[in-house]
Amino acid sequence: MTSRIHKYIVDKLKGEGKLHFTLIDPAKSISDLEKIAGEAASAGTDAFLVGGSLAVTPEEAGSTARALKKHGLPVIVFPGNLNCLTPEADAVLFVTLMNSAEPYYIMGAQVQGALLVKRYGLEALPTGYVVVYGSTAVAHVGRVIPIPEDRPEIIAAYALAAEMMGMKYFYIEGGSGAPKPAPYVFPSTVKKYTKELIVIVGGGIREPDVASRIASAGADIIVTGTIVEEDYEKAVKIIKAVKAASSTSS
Ligand code: 1GP
Repeated sequence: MTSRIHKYIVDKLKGEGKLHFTLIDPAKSISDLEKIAGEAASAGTDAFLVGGSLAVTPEEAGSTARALKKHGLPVIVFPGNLNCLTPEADAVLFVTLMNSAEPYYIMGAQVQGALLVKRYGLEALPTGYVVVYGSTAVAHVGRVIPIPEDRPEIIAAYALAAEMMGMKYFYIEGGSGAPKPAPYVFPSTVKKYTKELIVIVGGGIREPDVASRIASAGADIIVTGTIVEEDYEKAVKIIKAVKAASSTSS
C-alpha cells in the first residue's frame, strides 16, 4: 500500500509545525462548496476530510470528494460508517473508536470496510479515535464511554495504547458541533506520554484563539467542520491562526 498521503502529512508537519484540515459533510447542503473550498485552500488548509454525518450516500461522498480534489489538496475520507467510503478520495482515516462500548465501532466496521478500502485503492491512515463528550451525535451513535474532563491521564492511556498497537494518528474528538472543544490539557498530556503519534484535535472549535491554543497545547492537526458551513470567513481566520501557531511553535 502506498504511503503518499502519510508522507505528505509528515513532511508538512516537519516543515510547518501545525496543520489544519477542513471537514466537509457531503450530506449537508453547503451552498457554495466550490467557493468555500477555494477560500479554505487559499487560506492554507492542508487537506480536506469528507464524511461525518448519518445520512451520507456513497454518491454524495464521491461527488464531494471529486469536487474537492480540484483544489490540489489531499482528500481524506473521515468515515462515520461504510457509506462514506469512495474511490474518489486519496486516503481514509482508518479509525477505531477506542472508547466505544460497541464492538462494531471498535473492529466490526473496520473488518467490513477493509476489502472495500483495498478495492478502492485508498491509503489507510491508522487512527486511534477517542470521543470525549457524551452529549454529541457521534457519541450517541458510537455508544461512547465519555472521558472525564478532569482525568487527562485517561486520554493518555488511550493514546499510549494506540501507539503500542502501531497506530500512527490519535484523534481527540470533542464531537461535531460540540459546545466546547476537548480540554486543552488533553493534547498536551498525550504529547507528554507518547513520542510518535500525530495528534489530531477536532470538534467544537469555532474561534481562532481557541484553535491556536489547542495547537500550542500539542495538537499537530486541527480539524474544523461546522464553522465552515456557518461562517466561512471565521473558518479562514481559524486556518490563519493555526498557521500562525505553527510559526511560533516551530
Ligand atoms: C472533526 O468533528 C469535527 O473532529 C468537526 O467538528 O463540526 O464542531 O468543527 P465541528
